[in-house]
Amino acid sequence: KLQAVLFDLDGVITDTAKYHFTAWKQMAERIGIEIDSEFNESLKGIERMQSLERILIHGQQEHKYTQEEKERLAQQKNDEYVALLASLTPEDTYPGIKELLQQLRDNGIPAVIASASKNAPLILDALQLRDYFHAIVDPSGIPGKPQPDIFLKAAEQAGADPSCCIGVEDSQAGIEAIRAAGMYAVGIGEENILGPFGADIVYASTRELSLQKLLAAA
Ligand code: B16
Ligand code: MG
Repeated sequence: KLQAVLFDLDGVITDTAKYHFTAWKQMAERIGIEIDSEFNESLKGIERMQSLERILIHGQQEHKYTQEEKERLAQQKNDEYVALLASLTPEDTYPGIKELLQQLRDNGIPAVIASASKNAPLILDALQLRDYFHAIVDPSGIPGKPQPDIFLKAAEQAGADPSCCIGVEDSQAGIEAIRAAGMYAVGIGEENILGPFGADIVYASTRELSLQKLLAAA
């Protein structure tokens, strides 16, 4: 029986994944590193400093910067990212998401945000969706995706048994995290990108999500 639905944020609730990519790309270019959309798949769902480490390794610059310099680079990326978020309005919510959240609410099934992002509360406020969520997991101090912790914490906050939860994700690391938590994994994106990481089902668009389908899966 379905007890809770645990949502990733960037790339599932709204298209902020593209803003992360733009902001990382700009920062990387300034230090002479090129990142393409295929490499970007390995950044999705990954915490900020970890993402920076991956970019530096990708550009063979992992030994070039001090911790302080790395923090400054990550800060620059976040400043650019937050500037891009300024234009976010409720219209930027992905299709079908608000309807699904309303259906969950009407049926008393808690929705929880299981995002790696420290900007999650800001984004949910801009989309005016905060009230639809029972909780937003605080990702600080817990192991990031692909570890299961963020999803296990989300289940706990909903008072749900992990095996009765469904996780919804657009990232490879996130799909792995959901599976590691022992939950049913719904991917949003492409089967060839998320299938190999263990997605139980992949939808091309959030438009295809419905409570009926989630109930049938759980
Ligand atoms: P921030 P999600 C993740 O969010 C993003 O996919 C990832 O690209 C980002 O680096 C990470 O959050 C941290 O975000 O820098 O805003 O704290 O997909 O788990 O909702
Ligand atoms: Mg995501």
